[in-house]
Order: sequence, then structure tokens, then C-alpha cells
Amino acid sequence: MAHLRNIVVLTGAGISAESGIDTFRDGGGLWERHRVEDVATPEGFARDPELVQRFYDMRRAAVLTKQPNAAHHALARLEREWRGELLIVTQNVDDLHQRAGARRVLHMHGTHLNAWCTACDARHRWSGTLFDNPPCPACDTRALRPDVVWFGEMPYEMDRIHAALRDADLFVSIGTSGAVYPAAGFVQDASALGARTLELNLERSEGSHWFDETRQGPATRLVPQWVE
Ligand code: BV8
Repeated sequence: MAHLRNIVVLTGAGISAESGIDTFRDGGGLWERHRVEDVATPEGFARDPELVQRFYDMRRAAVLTKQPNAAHHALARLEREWRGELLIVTQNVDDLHQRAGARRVLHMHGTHLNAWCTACDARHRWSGTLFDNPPCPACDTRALRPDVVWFGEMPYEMDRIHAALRDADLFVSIGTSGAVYPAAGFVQDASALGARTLELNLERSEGSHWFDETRQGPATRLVPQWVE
């Protein structure tokens, strides 16, 4: 990697799988137990807010009991030691990158760590539950929802992501099925803008054919190997 300056890393649920956090589309994953339309869309939330709040309360509580794994730690070490720009764009709503010591993490699909008040637009650090419809600490209105991006909603900080892809010499995708856009299109954007592209994933994904190089295996083996 000697000649590289700027790296963009995209992570998905697969990087947290070995920490014991469910992925979406693997066997036994989240979408086998819940219809996306019911728990990860604004329409589903409007239809049955308590179901959606319980779904995220359960996942938020689960994350609090998990630890970052060797892949998160290897990425955090690289980010700390890298001489150029390195941006970790994660589709994950868990905080394992941060807890491994990474400092520049962009949660394009939001984070379990926050509750979002749709009355006053404030975001609050939140480790409790939301199903009991608590009041917003800022405006006292009972209008808190998980601060995550649902299907049909605009991901966060897309301008910042596109600027980083424009400057990237290398784009690395770790642990994602390449099933959801716009994240699944970043490899094509990066490639068209002249970056080399590398996929590290347990198995070939829907987007593998877009990458210059793909390596298959568990993130806790592939990421430390790539970082070394
Ligand atoms: C948008 C947060 C536009 C919540 C998530 C019709 C109407 C509206 C939109 C659309 C539409 N048709 C298409 C779209 C676009 C839509 C989309 O792409 N749909 C798909 C289904 C076709 N996208 C959107 O709606 C996005 N917004 O387009 O906005 C817009 C424009 C203007 C104005 C307003 C809006 C927003 C999508 C965000 C949805 N939120 N998550 C939550 O977490 O609950 S999506 C969720 O699934 C993830 O965040 C991620 O993005 C996505 C994919 O998940 P992965 O992370 O890849 O996990 P998965 O289980 O799929 O795969 C795991 C991988 O890991 C596997 O490959 C496996 O092999 C690997 N693995 C497993 N173990 C390991 C491993 N790898 C390494 N080591 C291991 N040990």
C-alpha cells in the first residue's frame, strides 16, 4: 500500500458478525424473522410504531453486550497510523468501530446510539428503550424514533461520501452483500473515478464482479491480513 494516499472503507453487517451481531441476509438473519416493510420503513413505523421500537430496542440492547472483534481493531489501528486520509463509511448502526478506537466513522444509515426527536429534530444519545414512548429530553414531546435510515429515506452525509470517493486511491468493501443502494453503488463510483477496488467478504456478493480484487473469508482473518 506504499503508493496509496487516500482510502475509503465501506463496512456492512458482516464485519460485526463475529462479534455476535446478526446480519440481515445470512441464514437466521434479521430479515428472516422480520419483514423489511414492517420494521425498516417509515410506513411500517407509522403502521405499528411499538413493533418497530421493540425491534430496535432489542437490537440496541444486544449491541451493548457485544465487543469489537479483530477486524474492527485492525481497521481502527490502520486509521490511527495511516499517513493519508482514511474514512470508514459504515452501513452498520452498531458502535463497534468507535469502541475499537476508530475516530473518523461515518454512519451513513444512522446509529443505535441515538434517538431522534421528529418534533424538534434533536438527536440524543440513547441506551434505554423507546417502545414506552418516552418524552424528548429537549422539547418534552413524545416523538422519539431510532436515529436510523429506513428504506426510502435519504442516507446521511452523501456529499461527504462522494467527496471522499473522488479523492480515493483505494476503495475497500468489508462484510456487505451489496444488496442496498446507494452503498452498493460506491464501488462503481470509486472505480469510475480511478480508485483500485478490493472486496473482503465471507463469500462472493452481489457486487463482487465490480471489484478489481475480491477475497473470501471471515473478516477477523482477512482484515488484519490486509492491514498488515
Ligand atoms: C434511498 C439501517 C433515496 C437500518 C438499512 C423503492 C423505493 C425507495 C427506495 C428504493 C426502492 N427501490 C430501491 C430503493 C433503494 C433502496 C434499496 O437499495 N433497496 C434494495 C432492497 C433494492 N435504498 C434505500 O431506500 C436507501 N435510500 O435510496 O433513498 C432517496 C432519494 C431522495 C430522497 C429520499 C430518499 C436507504 C437504505 C438504507 C436502509 N437501512 N439499515 C437498520 O439497520 O435496521 S439497510 C441494511 O441492509 C444495512 O444498513 C445495509 O445497507 C443493507 C445491506 O446489509 P449488509 O450490511 O450488507 O448485511 P447483509 O446481511 O445483507 O450481508 C452481510 C454480508 O456479510 C454478506 O455478504 C455475508 O457474506 C457477509 N459476512 C457474514 N459473516 C461474515 C461476512 N463477511 C466477513 N466476515 C464474516 N464473518
